[in-house]
Amino acid sequence: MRSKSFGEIKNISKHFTKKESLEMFKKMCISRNFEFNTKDAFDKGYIKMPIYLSVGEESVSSAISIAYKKPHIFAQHRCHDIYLAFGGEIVPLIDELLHKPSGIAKGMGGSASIHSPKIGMFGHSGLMGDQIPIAVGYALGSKQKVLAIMGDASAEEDYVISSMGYAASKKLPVLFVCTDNGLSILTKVAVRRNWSMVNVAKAFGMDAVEITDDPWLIMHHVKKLAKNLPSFINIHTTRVLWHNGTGQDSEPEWDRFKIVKEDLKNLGLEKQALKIEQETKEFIDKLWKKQLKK
Ligand SMILES: Cc1ncc(C[n+]2csc(CCOP(=O)(O)OP(=O)(O)O)c2C)c(N)n1
Ligand SMILES: [Mg+2]
Repeated sequence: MRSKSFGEIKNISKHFTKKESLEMFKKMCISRNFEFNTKDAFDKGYIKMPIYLSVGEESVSSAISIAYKKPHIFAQHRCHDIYLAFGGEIVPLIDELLHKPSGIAKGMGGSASIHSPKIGMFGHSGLMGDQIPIAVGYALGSKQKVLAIMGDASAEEDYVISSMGYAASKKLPVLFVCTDNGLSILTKVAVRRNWSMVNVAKAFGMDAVEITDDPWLIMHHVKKLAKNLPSFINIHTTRVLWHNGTGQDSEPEWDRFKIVKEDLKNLGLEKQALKIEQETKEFIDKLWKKQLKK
């Protein structure tokens, strides 16, 4: 069921402008390089808290942020990429992870609770899935556009499913996203359940799709789903590093970053993409170096 081509639409990348494709790729590069620097700082002992890295999953938030602009964001513990994709400032996030008072939550929220009123992102409490009923309540009270992101394991919490049902009944403006890396820490989704979230969402009457983490495919579907909220998208992706921390046990099921670079080459954007990749790395490395020295 899980695969790098699940739900693929041939040549979908050609339906997007050069600007959109490169902007999306730049976000992927920012997130990926940020996470590699976080890993490095953790391995060298600068970071003393548990960290939840998004390496391998960066296409999901990068694509959504292009297709679903300026929502109020309710994410969970694995969320550095989401903060960065939606325009969160880089230095305050570095400082947060380095326990500094200049961090976005004064260095006390940490990796799992990235909170930023500036971009409308609400920090997570640590209780799996509780961001979903809170997101639904926020949409009910404010009637404003909400992005509610869960992992494939958090999706299994009863309060997640019941609040999605409520959102469907009340036609609330929420895009529900399941970042489905197939894992709850180490337990694979196939071991945990025999049902799919997309069928749950459809049973509530929502528009719902299940796809792989091809960013163009995500942008295509999210643009459509955003027109009829609430709606749901389940995206198969791969977690490269440990649930918490920086180790790696095995190769990921697929390497989306590499595939995206190939796709950009096929679009005639190889040179621009390489330049973005190199410049982003230099830029993020420099910022980390500077903050680590302070
Ligand atoms: C209610 C609850 N149960 C268990 C935990 C311990 N826990 C933290 S994260 C996690 C797995 C989360 O998996 P998923 O939602 O798929 O997100 P991922 O880590 O894969 O990104 C577990 C079991 C918790 N924080 N809250
Ligand atoms: Mg998971």
